[in-house]
Amino acid sequence: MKKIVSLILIVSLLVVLGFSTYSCKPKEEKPTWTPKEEYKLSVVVGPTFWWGLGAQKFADDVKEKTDGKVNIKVYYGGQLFAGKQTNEFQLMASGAIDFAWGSTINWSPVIKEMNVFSLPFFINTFENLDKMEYGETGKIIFKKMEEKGVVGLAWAENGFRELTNSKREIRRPEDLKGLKIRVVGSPIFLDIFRQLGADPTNMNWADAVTAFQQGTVDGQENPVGVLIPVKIWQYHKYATFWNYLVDPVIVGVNKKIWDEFPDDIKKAIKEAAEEAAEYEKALCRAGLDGDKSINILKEKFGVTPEVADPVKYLEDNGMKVTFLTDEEREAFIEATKPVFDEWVDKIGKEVVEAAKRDMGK
Ligand code: X2X
Repeated sequence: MKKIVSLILIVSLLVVLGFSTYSCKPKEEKPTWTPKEEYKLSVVVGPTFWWGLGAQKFADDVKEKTDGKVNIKVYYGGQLFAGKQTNEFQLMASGAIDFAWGSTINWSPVIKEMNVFSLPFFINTFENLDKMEYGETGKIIFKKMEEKGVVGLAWAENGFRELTNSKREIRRPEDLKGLKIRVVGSPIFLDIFRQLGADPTNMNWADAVTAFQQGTVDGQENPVGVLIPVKIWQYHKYATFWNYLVDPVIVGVNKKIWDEFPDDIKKAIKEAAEEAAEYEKALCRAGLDGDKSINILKEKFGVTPEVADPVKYLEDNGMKVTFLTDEEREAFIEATKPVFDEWVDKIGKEVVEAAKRDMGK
């Protein structure tokens, strides 16, 4: 009898122990992911700019590829940073903005390595730019971004920045003397234009458009994907196509938001980013790289660009477009060399050397 009672006791003890261990076991399943109602995406420019068109395509494609689960709303014209456009990166890193299609120029005050794209007369061609973005330089920059809380998804574009003004044709550094030039908020731009003898003033894009309208500045610099939508010929008659520096646009996402996405959602978003970036890059380059980008738009995206020849388009609208001779270009390279050297030190040799290796320089 005693034996039976002990046996029953032991068995019940084992059952209780087994049950409690089972119920205390931590749940191995990941908590289920609930999408936010809306993910906010920041863009500096408006919806008609090539860059804005790319961001909208991304938002539409993400919705489609995630069966409507991820709803990205594009906030154009810098609505989300109500302040300085150079704040965009940090707002995304802190989670106030979820996604951004952002220019490296606006993010470079936080990620100093991004200034490598703003070194005067360093990159010059689309081929060099691609080699950097998909090479070592791109990897270094994405790593630096991630350390600060933003994941880079793809390289899109704003483009090589060309100079426009209302006063005169610019062929030599002396031609810039005393001209009031609106530049972006990143300090290297003030340095370059001061060095060239101009009178640069920095302001947000939205304020810049007002300044063009009111004629409070004489000139500015931006790529064709901005010059054409803003109808720059309304304000400036002269353009100098000097490809002096370039701004890539990076598709970025807050790292915490990214890490919460399930793998299939991540895959869909990454694919959408790469595709929309390819499309937008082709829009920015259409008519500037022979037939290459026009063919990508036609064959891959079924789109015929409205402006097939940006230079002719500006000329047809009354602008005088100047291309520099090799000698004239040399004079600008020479004149900006002190800024170049100073900024190589500020940016750090690591990324500058990587860029040179990528370009085979
Ligand atoms: O402000 C500009 O010039 C613009 C629109 O090109 C950027 O945001 C870098």
